Amino acid sequence: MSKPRILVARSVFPETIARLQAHFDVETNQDDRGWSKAELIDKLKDKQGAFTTGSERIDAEVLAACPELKICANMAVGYNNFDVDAMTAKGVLATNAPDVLTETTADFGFALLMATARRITESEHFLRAGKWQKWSYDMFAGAEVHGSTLGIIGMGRIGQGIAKRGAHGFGMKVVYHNRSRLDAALEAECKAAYVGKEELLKTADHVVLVVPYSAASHHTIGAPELAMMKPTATLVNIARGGIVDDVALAAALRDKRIAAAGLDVFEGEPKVHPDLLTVPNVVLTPHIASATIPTRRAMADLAADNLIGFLVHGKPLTPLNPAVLGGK
Ligand code: 8YV
Repeated sequence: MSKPRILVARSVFPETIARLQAHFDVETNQDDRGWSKAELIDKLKDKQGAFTTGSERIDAEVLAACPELKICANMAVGYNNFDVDAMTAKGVLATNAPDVLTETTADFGFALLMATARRITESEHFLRAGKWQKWSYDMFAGAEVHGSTLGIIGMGRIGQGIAKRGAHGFGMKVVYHNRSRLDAALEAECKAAYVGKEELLKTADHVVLVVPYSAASHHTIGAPELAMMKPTATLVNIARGGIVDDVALAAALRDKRIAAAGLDVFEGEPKVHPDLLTVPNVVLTPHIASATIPTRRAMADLAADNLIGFLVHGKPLTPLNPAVLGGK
């Protein structure tokens, strides 16, 4: 019996490829060449499975051109690169990679908060440029982290991880806003209080965004929201590009309407809005919140397990549209 054919759309661990090759005929992209949509379709049109990252858009056009496709397994917890409704309509299973990156990503969110509040990269650039001639009492004075108010928008697993770090490690007062309120036990564990979005923006010293991207969360933070924040506040986005209006943020940073921002994700990444590259009070990182080798390995393993679980055993681990199970 011939093996199912799958496409691994980006370069991944050779061990992951080897595992997949035990079950599937695998076409890889180990050169990690960026594919156009037409190239993606060309490579996917005769495949039953796809191993994707957040960079490959699986929409109605791709699905229509790939009639044999049964599953797309994302090596990411976020899945806004999938049109899940279109996939469900076509009977194509979507899976993501939750849980395995929660603590690593929460670590990074906190690192970005610290770097932003305490002006780590800005002061390093100053030092590297040979500008450090003398000590002065207010040189790169930043915002207090311990004991301050942390506002978290999006209180899923990663948001909760950041809340715990802030409350238990840094004695921060934690407020959060989410589509639905956490149950009392979880709130107590995170030492977090539920507030409205406006109250959060007005009272937090540090605002961290961990909300999934959708049409409803597009520009959760734009000019009106930035205007509500304290002029001393910092904003951290580890969620997705498009949650923040980058143009409005660059203007707010330039005009010092907020103190600083830390961004790991951008609208239209890997392109970064040029205005963000010129303002000094922003820490910029290239979408690396989950980037440790053990975590990236666990994410790759989970995506591979979903492909093997579904195409070989009929049981995926983390389906996003379980309604299609049994249909194919
Ligand atoms: C991924 C992420 O590395 O999991 C997510 O949703 O944003 C990152 O951890 C990235 O999306 C590549 O798949």
